[in-house]
Amino acid sequence: MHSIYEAALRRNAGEPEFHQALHEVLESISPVLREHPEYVEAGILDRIVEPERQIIFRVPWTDDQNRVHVNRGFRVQFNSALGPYKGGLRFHPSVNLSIIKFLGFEQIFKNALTAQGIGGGKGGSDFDPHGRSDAEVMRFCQSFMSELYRHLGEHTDVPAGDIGVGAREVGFLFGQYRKITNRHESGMFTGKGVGWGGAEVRTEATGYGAVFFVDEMLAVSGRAIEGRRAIVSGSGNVATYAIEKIHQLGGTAVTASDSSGYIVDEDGIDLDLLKQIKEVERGRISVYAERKPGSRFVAGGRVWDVPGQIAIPSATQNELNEQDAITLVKNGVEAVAEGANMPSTPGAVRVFQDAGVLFGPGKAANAGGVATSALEMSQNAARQRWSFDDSESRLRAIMSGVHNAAYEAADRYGAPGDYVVGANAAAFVKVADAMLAQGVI
Ligand code: NDP
Ligand code: 2IT
Repeated sequence: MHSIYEAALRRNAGEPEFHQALHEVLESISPVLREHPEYVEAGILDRIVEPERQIIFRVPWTDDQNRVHVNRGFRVQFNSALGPYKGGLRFHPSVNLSIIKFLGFEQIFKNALTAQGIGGGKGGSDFDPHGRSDAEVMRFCQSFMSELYRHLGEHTDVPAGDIGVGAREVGFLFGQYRKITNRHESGMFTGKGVGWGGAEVRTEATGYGAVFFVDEMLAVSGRAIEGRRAIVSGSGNVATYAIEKIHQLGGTAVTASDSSGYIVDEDGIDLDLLKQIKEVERGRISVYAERKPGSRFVAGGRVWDVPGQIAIPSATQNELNEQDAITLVKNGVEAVAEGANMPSTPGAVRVFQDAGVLFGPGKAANAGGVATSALEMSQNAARQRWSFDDSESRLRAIMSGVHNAAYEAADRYGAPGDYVVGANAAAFVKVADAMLAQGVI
């Protein structure tokens, strides 16, 4: 396995986020490989670390002053053993091949854990939607889809949102696909508006799912969310609905953040105000403190300095480091669930696990979003619409299944309570079995 990792480092030089994601998975599946030498003999590892297809393309567009801009577009179709490639699109200036590959690799295992028959992929662009007009965002999305459409399809590859890609962008991307292909192919994109093929609960699903995962982890030892304080980072899709579900389950989420800093509101975050600032006005998080008496804004700083029993990092990769983890432990954190993808550094994960803190890795804890995307695909294929309550019950059941799969695999492979080993092992076995059965392709 060491030689597979070394070879992957050489072949993917200069891609630190991808290396980090690879290392975590490879490290935790050694007990699985000891029991299944047939995986190694069939070259499953050599194949699983290499994307099936990587697409990189030019995205030219004009701004409102008619100046030409050129961005880079990506789609990494990582593994389709379990179903069509599935995974979001991220628009953020930091996007590069390393980030898209780490996200695509994580997505293979996350999607396997949902048991919804979806393969893994990810895409995006280094385009920054912040400060752009709706018309500029529309032109960018149209240019992006003018290339990407040929690689997509309900049975081929099905994108959705991620950082910087929300309802507005999904609308423009879906519209351009429909125009180019002359097909109203609902199932080729998820996260659509509920009035035109979107699923109830998809908007809320990642945040709600992460909180359900916390609830499951706490329940093992007879604890609950009720009465506990939660520290949440980010103020986008995942953070907003994690806060909402924490409050519905009787906890109090006291923080939110963006790239400028964080806010603390001891009364619990006022969600109407947060949604107004972030979803309607697309403003900065400091505006919350200007409008809500008693709350405060901390410019820059570390949201993890705020004490609480539950932490849900929901912004971006490597946003919670070893020192932050030490602070959280000192302040009495009991459970951490990764709403974002790989938000905790490896050092932070070690601190949590050594301290006996319940730690739900992203590929398990944030799987509710993509799982509900799969529910959207099912509804589109059957031309059905399920109610909000029905969809939320299905999400709850899926998160319980993800939790139990990870919990049981951790026991089975000699690492009780270690959800990192459990999630990686349970997911890897599913993908590896499918790859084994389907031959060397
Ligand atoms: P949004 O674009 O809705 O929100 C992102 C939030 O994170 C914003 O508050 C943003 O602040 C902050 N943020 C982004 N990048 C950085 C950065 N480099 N430094 C500091 N803050 C940052 O994205 P989502 O809520 O959809 O995604 C958040 C995380 O959850 C990502 O890791 C994503 O991969 C993951 N995820 C998302 C799912 C989904 O369904 N949307 C599903 C599963 C995981 P600012 O506006 O200042 O940049
Ligand atoms: O990281 C993720 O799981 C997502 N951004 C959601 C992917 C999806 O296809 O719904």
